[in-house]
Amino acid sequence: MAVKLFEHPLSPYAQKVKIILYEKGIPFERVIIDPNEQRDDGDYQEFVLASPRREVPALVDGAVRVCDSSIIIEYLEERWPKPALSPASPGERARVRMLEEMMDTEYDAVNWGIMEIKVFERAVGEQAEKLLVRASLQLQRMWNRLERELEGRRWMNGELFGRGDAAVYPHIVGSRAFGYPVSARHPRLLDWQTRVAGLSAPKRVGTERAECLRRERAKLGEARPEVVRQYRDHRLEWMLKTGGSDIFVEGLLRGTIRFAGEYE
Ligand SMILES: N[C@@H](CCC(=O)N[C@@H](CS)C(=O)NCC(=O)O)C(=O)O
Repeated sequence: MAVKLFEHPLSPYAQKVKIILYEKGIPFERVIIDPNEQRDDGDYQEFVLASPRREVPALVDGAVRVCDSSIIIEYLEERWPKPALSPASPGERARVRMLEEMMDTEYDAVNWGIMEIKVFERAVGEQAEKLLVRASLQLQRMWNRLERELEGRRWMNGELFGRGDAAVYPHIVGSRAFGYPVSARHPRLLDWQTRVAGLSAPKRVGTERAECLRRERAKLGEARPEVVRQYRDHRLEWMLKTGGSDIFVEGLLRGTIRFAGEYE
């Protein structure tokens, strides 16, 4: 039975897992789940069983159900060890896991915050400007860290392309899409980004992302339906610490902010 991946092409977490699946050459069926839409079909029921918090991605491999992108990658590495996409030494493996953790928590939260302001217009005027200035500084500091990771290394993963690169690239693409491309003060990171963009797995994931954006734009046109957004852990923290606690309270009162689904 083929592996099934419940995913959304715009999710950086889903993109990370797909880069690993494509690199390993594991055949899989994509099932697209929009986290903002509850459904009552069989696929959705299977998704909820695999991902109790109703977050994408989630993977089903026969009787095995796995959620959380990092845990999915651990599973894929153990179930299909070749080609190995994690570094060989324990120290380098730990470094890559820490990098992945930073991207999935602190970095993702900044991109997400920018999207809340620029796309969902949670803040306007002076407050929006202030939040965006803070976000830009936060990105610059994380780009500094990423630039250092590439000192003496060809890839984020080390000598060979792998998990470290899959963990960083989708978030960098996300920043660029929101108007924050990596600055010229980070030459190694810029060069790395160009090299990753030329590889087939990231390219394929990029095409799926672009197709999804086209579909969404065709569906919505100029309409901006009010979407009830999930505020979770680092994303919630970002809004509170960066100067948007009033945005959070207002969203809760108006019902435009929600938390993760609960276990059933
Ligand atoms: N820790 C999870 C986070 C996944 C996540 O937050 N996914 C988002 C999409 S980018 C989601 O599905 N959110 C659920 C929602 O919006 O209700 C992972 O690494 O897979």
